[in-house]
Amino acid sequence: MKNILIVLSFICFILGPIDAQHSTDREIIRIDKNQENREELLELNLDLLMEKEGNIYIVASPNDLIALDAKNIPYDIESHKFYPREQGVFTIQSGANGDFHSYTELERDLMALADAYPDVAQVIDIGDSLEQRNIYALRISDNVGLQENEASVIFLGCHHAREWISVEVPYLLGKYLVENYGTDAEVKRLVDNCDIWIVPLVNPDGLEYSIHFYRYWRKNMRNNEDGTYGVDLNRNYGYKWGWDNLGSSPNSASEVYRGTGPFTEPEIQAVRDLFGQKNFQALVSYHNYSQVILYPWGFTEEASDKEDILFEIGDKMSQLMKSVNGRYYAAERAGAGFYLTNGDTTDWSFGEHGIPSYTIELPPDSRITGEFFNAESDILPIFNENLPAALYLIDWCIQTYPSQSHTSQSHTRQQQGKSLRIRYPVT
Ligand code: 0X9
Ligand code: ZN
Repeated sequence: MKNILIVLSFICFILGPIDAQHSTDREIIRIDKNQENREELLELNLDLLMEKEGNIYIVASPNDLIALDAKNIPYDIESHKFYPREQGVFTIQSGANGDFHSYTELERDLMALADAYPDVAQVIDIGDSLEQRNIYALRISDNVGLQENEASVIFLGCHHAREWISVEVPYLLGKYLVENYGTDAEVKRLVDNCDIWIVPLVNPDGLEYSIHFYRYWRKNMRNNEDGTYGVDLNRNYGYKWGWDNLGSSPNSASEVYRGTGPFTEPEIQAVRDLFGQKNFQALVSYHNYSQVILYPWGFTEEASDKEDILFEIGDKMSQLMKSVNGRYYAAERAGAGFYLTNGDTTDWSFGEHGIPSYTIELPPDSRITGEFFNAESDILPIFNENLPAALYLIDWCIQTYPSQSHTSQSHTRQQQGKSLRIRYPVT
């Protein structure tokens, strides 16, 4: 009996985060997006999945439904539409996450790329997650081990655990660049003239939890010591952190919980510290879903004084993306749409470091998938349409790389920063 109790309490301990926060009682609901219900919805602190064609989609708990009913806000339950057609989420090909990368699969594939193309690719461990997983950067450049006087750009993926496609697009970008370096003159020009950093998985602990326990998990795995788990990594950056309670939440149970202070989360410290060593000229952070290109500000509806150039670059990326599969990603100012965010990546990289910064919300698109989650067969089409935009941004960095005086500042910062830990490829 005692043994059974020990086993049961162990299971409860393991399942703690699941029982504490969610189970199968969540529904995906659709709400008509209009200006009248905007304030009320923001106050309810709902778990927003995406905005699409005048609707917003939410992962709603029973309490959320009660709150919506109390405010007389109409909604439709659409859970049945949001699972892959034939297979369940957990039975797609080749394991729990199919062709999408798990943490160990990504680690293996990044190492293999660096192993196969050691002249242009290096895997660098930029820091550890809360659960001691490595946060990897794939660094791509000619003379990749050297600090050269050249432009630099960063692509990030998967701040939010459930956004699996946001790992694949930056990973495939890195793969494309190194595999085509030897044969494609344009790729060679970009790689020769730019120091390209790709961090496909900012939130490895959350991703693993999403794969193995709860597909909708969004935050990291911080134990908030009050029965709740997780900080929203896209609310933990230091620029205007906690500016208001609309763009993030002080409530630890919220899906947009900002943490107890700016940069409390090690995953975000890793990104911050990398910026302490590099002078990036531009940033993209991949998310999903919504199929849109967002630029600062997110914390306010107001435009920044760089609105024109931010829109110009975003719109150019939008046109390039549309030319591939015909899908339109509108370029918009983040805070001018339906909702505000504070402490997000792009407000920080733009506000603190002054560089053009984009959140690219990847699809789904009902014309391809017919449901909410992307199918494995959507990975390549989504990557393909994002590729020319990423190449354009790398070229933009090269074209606008500043003069020598900026470079010497870069070298000073490089020497002051803590050393990066280089993981040599496995042989
Ligand atoms: O809310 C976020 O952190 C992002 N969207 S997501 O659905 N992937 O979670 C980015 C939001 C961008 N900023 C604003 N809309 N203000
Ligand atoms: Zn996201």
